Amino acid sequence: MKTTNVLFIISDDLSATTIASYGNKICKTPNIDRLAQKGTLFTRVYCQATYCGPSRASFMSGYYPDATGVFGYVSGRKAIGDRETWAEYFKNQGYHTARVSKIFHMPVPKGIELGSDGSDDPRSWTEKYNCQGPEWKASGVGETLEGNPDGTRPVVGGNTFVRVEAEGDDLVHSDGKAAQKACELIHSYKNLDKPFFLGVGFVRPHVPFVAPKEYYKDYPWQEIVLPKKMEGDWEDIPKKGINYKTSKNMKMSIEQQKKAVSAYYASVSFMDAQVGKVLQALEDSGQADETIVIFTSDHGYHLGEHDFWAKVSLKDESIRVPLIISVPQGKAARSDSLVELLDLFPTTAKMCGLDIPERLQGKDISKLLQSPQTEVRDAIFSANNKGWVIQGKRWSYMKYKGPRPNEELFDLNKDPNQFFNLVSNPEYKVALDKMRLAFTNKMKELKTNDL
Ligand SMILES: [Ca+2]
Repeated sequence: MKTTNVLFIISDDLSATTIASYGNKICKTPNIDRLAQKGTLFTRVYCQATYCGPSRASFMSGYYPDATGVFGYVSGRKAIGDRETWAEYFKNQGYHTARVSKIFHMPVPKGIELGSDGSDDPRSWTEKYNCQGPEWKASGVGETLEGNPDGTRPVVGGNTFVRVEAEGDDLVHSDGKAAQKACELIHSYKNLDKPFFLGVGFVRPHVPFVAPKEYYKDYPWQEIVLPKKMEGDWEDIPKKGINYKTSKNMKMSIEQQKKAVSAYYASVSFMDAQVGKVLQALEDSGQADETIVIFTSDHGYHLGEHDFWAKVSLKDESIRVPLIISVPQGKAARSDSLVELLDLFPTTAKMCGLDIPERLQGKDISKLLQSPQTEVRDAIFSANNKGWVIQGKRWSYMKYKGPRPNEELFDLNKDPNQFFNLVSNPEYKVALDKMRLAFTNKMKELKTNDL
C-alpha cells in the first residue's frame, strides 16, 4: 500500500534573508512563497556546518559534524559505517528513493560542468541523476566581481564571484535540467507501487551567479542597497571570526558589491522558477495530497554584512537557513522555534509512520506543524572548521580554536546585526558564563553518541 511521499527540495548557498516570505522586499520568490502559503514557514532554522560538504553529510547522516568528524567535502559514509543515511533509511523501509543533482556534496561549478556524482552516497538511492551545465562558460554577458579592481579580469571558473546574464532559456543550465528531470520522475511515480522519497538539489544561487538574462531584469545593480556597515566593526571580532571572503580581500568596489547582490537575486529568482515547475508537476500528477514537501538550503550566505561575503562564518546570516514544510491540505503557519537541519530525518520518519532510529541526534519537530507556538530546544548548534556557535533566542556565543581572544557573545535582542561583541564587558559576565557552560555541555553530549 502506498503511504506518504517525501519531496525534498534543497537550494545551494541560499540565505533566508533573500526570500520574499522571509521579509525581503526586492528579491522575487513567488514559488517558494506559494509553498509557504500552504505550509509552515520556520523562521529560526540552522545548519550544523556552514559550508556544503559537512552540512549535507550532517543532515543526511543524522549526526553533528563533531560526532562524525566530517568537516570536509565527503559524504560521511566512512564515518557512519553501515548505518543508514536519511534517504537510505526510507529506501530500506520500502520507499523508492531518487536523487536529482546535488544532495550530498558536489563541487560547484566543477562537478556541474562535468556532470559528475561528487561525494554522493550511492547506497542511498534507487536511482540518481546528475545535471550537467555550462556554469561560468555559459554564453552571455559576464563579469568577474572579485580580485578585479581594474575590471580587466575575464570571467573565470572555480569558487569565484562572477555574474553571467546568460543567453537562452532555463534548460541551458543545470537547475533547468534538474527541474525537468524531477518533473518527469514525479509524473512517472504515479504508477509506482510504493511511496517515493525524491531529493531535488538546485545549485543556484551558489557562485557562479549564472542565470538566463530575463531573471536579471528586476535587479538593476544601481538600485541595490547594501547592508548597514559600522565603522570599526572588525575590531572586536577574533581573527578566526573574520570570514574567508571579505570586501577587502576580494578587492570589491561598491559597484562590484552591488553587482554581486543583484546577480545573487537573479540566481535566486531563477532557482525559484525551477522550484515552481517541480511543485506544479506534483499538483498536475495528482500526488500533492499524498506528499510532504520540504524546501530548504544547506547553509546561509553573507551579502555584505560586516563586509563578509559567501558562507563559512558563524554569524547569523551564514548559519541560518530557510525551511518550509508543507503537508497535504496544509495551511500557512509560522514557527519561531529553534530548529536544526538535523531534525529533518527524524521528523520525516515520524510523519511517514516510520520508527525514528534512536541514534539520530536531531529532534522530531512534527508537532510544530500542529502547534507552531511550541518550542523544541533552548539553543541551536553549528560549526565550521575554525570554531563553533551555540545560539539561543537571545544569546549567540562563538568559540574559535586557538589562543584568546577567541570568543564572541551577542545579545540578539539589542543587537540583531551582531555588531557588539560583549565578551569583554563585565556587565554580561552572567550571560557569558551561561553560554560557555552550554557550549561545554553540548560538546560533551554530541560526542558521547554511539558511533
Ligand atoms: Ca552550499
